[in-house]
Amino acid sequence: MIAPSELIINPDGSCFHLHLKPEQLADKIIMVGDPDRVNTVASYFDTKECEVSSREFHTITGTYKGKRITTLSHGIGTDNIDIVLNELDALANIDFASRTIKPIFRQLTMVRVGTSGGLQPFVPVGTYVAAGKSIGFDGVLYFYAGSEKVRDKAFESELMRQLKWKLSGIQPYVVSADPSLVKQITQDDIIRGVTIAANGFYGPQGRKLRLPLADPELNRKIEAFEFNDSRITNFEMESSSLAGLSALMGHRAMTVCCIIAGRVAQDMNTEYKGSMTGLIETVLDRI
Ligand code: R1P
Repeated sequence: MIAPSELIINPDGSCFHLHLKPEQLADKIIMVGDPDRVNTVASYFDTKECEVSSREFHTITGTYKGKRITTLSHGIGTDNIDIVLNELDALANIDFASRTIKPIFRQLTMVRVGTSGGLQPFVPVGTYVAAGKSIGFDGVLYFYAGSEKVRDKAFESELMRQLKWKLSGIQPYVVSADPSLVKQITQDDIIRGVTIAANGFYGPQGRKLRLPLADPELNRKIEAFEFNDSRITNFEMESSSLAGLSALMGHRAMTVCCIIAGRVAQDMNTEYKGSMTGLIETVLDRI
């Protein structure tokens, strides 16, 4: 039995942060950072079954062309993904009445649709990029046993070498998204890239405002990095823990982003809603 302090269930029978009840969760999940983007995804639904809001977690479950889909916001950061993934997995695979793990595993399919900064000339503003691989600057995955089984050690060593890594206490890890899901969503018109999930928006992505950076050359080295014919394509803030935790749990997950800032060309599209809508439509059709 999982103790009440470990799996916190609200008096109404919902999980602690998401405030969702097990019956409100679909097998197909579209995840977004911004709570308001949930309304955009759900605006395509043919039917709406439920809507729940709690903190930055906004969820709507409904149907799209006969498919039952849950769309939910996870807020910003890999630490939020730890909360969201564990609560979604608990909703699917733990019996809330007996607080025991269900005997039959229920697999979830999760696609995060996000915004991102491009790091290569071949991913300009407006491009869609899937994170085939994610480089985690965060440490979430290290807290779980077996993380080494889902990490790409060869890629990690090459990364440390080429980036001449000098930030003590941070050990980037490399994980893959679910390959069959990446194929299903990207088909032949979305780039499969290598995405860095940064553990912050400013310094960790090489943005200098008032504070100087510990390694001002890091972004230049990231842009120049090349391994097995792949380059690092973009920065966002959640794909690593999403891919890593899902792989450990046995779920299918991936991230696909709309590039809204060109970090090399130093351009920015603050009017990105149109291209985000296009990506949402594609994911709804392909999930
Ligand atoms: C930062 O502005 C946020 O935008 C990106 C980053 O991953 C981070 O969450 O994605 P979303 O637009 O999905 O939130």
